[in-house]
Amino acid sequence: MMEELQPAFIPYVGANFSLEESVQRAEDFAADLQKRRSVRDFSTQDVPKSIIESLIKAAAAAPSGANRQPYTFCAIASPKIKKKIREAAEKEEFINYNGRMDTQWLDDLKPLGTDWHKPFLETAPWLIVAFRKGYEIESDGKHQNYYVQESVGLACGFLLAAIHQAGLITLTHTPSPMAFLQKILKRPENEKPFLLLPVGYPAKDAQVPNLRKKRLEEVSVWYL
Ligand code: IYR
Repeated sequence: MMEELQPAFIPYVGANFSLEESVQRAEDFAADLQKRRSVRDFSTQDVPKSIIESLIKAAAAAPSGANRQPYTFCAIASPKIKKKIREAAEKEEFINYNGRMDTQWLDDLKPLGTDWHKPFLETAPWLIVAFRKGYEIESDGKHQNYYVQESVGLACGFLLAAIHQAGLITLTHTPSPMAFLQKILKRPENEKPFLLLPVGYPAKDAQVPNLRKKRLEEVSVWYL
């Protein structure tokens, strides 16, 4: 069959909200995102695969360098693989909390109440591991990617927002070093682990640290 010719440019169809609607939606969205928290106490309640698929679709809608989408999201529900990941992560975190992190770092973490135990890596029904692809392996050799950290970071930001707005919880877990993820998940050499997100529902008695976010004035400067 002849391949249909795709136009190089197509019309952009915007949302066309009224000014009032835009004001309200911007405010509502900020208020909703302000409710997002990194939660470490997960319920074992299952999350259907179709939801995880939608979350990853949302992540992959983010902009990326030359639109090359330099990432792979691994979605893990297998208890066996989750157990392997927990064991490997806790091994590294034990070393982190017992000498690899300096005292200032440990002090900065105190309000979060974290330690080397990572039960959520088994309790959460899903783990999503984002891998960054420094380059693509193609039939005729390597093909470079651009702004890889930024691109994967943006996609993960979309993913966090999608998880929150679906009524689910996550936390941005970065066991360090995390090369074990590449091995356990059998990823190719051009993929390096970027971020690990357990996804699920909060436990009934879930608690979060009483943190505050900076005020608008503390995070912005205006040039009018
Ligand atoms: N990776 C460790 C330590 C840790 C580091 C930072 I920076 C945090 O914001 C939270 C934890 C851990 O996961 O416990």
